[in-house]
Amino acid sequence: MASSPLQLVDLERYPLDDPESPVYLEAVHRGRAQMAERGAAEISGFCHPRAVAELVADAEALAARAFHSRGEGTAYLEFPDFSLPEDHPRLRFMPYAVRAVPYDVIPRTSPLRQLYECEEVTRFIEAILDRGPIYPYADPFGALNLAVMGDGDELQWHFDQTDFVVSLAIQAASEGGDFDVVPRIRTAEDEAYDRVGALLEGDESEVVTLAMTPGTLLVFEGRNSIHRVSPIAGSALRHVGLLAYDTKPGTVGSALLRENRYGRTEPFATPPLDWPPK
Ligand SMILES: O=C(O)CCC(=O)C(=O)O
Ligand SMILES: [Fe+2]
Repeated sequence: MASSPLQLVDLERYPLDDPESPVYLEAVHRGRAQMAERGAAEISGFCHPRAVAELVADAEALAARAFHSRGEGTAYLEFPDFSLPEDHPRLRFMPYAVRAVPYDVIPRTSPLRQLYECEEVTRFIEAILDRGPIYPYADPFGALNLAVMGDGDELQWHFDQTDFVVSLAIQAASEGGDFDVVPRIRTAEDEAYDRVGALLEGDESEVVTLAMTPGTLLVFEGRNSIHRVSPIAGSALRHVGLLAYDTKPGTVGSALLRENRYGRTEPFATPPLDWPPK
């Protein structure tokens, strides 16, 4: 294993150890320009191929710790108002099936965890977002997730309830598992129900597919950009690290969210060495 998590990063392209260097500043500038243009910055080749191999081995070992949740949800991820007209986008339920390994069961030796806890990585993401200080999310489950998706899994069209999500692509599925987005379809002032409704009825004319090439770090504004993970088929698991940050320190998620997504509400004090835990 790498002795410093920075050894997982391609430091020639992204010199996180030298934040004053022209190469670093140029990478930040490119990321900011992409955020401004379409609400997503693709930091390709953030982890070099040897690091990706390490992350894959780690993810394959961690996959057994995932909690599988499935059901039907709306794009708005909340309990709907059933007094709305029945064809309203807020009442449109879609199936999902996802598996998530929460932060509290990811060992401290995991390279994914080490990257998440690396100060230089946080500072780089903060510089790209350019909206003041960010903090690792304080939720013991949601701070870092390994999303593991396999045959039959999918994540329905939705808006995130947080401002931004940072994902690290680790392994692609055999088939499907694309990250589809309609960038900035809504704003805080305009829900754009006509366009959202058309999309949910199958009009994909505005959809952009972002390549989830292993090693790519994606900084994404999900609150106003509707997105989904397309249905997966085949034997290869899709592995993505989801790194959560907040603009306020100390924020945590609700017990209901924990129960639905992780099947537990009480975190482990330290990540279990064995699985199932002894
Ligand atoms: O797995 C992904 O690529 C994205 C997941 C996502 O959109 C979410 O967890 O809100
Ligand atoms: Fe999302």
